[in-house]
Amino acid sequence: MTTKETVAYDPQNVFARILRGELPCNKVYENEYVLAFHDIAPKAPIHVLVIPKGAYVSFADFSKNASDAEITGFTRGVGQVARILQVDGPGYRLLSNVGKEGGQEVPHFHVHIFAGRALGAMLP
Ligand code: IU
Repeated sequence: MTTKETVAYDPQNVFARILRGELPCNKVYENEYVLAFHDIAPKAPIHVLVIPKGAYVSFADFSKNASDAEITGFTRGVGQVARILQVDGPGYRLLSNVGKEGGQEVPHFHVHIFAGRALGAMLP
């Protein structure tokens, strides 16, 4: 028996609208694979979101359905944003909330970059 795990992508979600230019964002970086922008409600002195340009609901969807080029492009894009933010030296935290119990609010895959202060062992 196979189980259908796919969650439908909502093209009206706020990050899809930002990608289409329908809503503004405070952009940090953009290339063919990623868009990075400052979180509207920052939880740290530096709080940036990195999103893929493709329509993926979550890390679960992205890791399963994105092409190798998209996965590589996204991963390198996150690293590039960290370098632009100059947080490589002092350090930073990457976080991706997945689904309801993971606390995901916006259903377009994104990685949070937190930095700018000692973040401590904030787990979970
Ligand atoms: P989450 O991982 O889906 O829970 O995080 C969504 C983040 O998107 C959260 O930190 C919000 O502050 C942020 N955000 C935003 O930057 N701009 C928006 O218009 C909306 C949410 I809605």
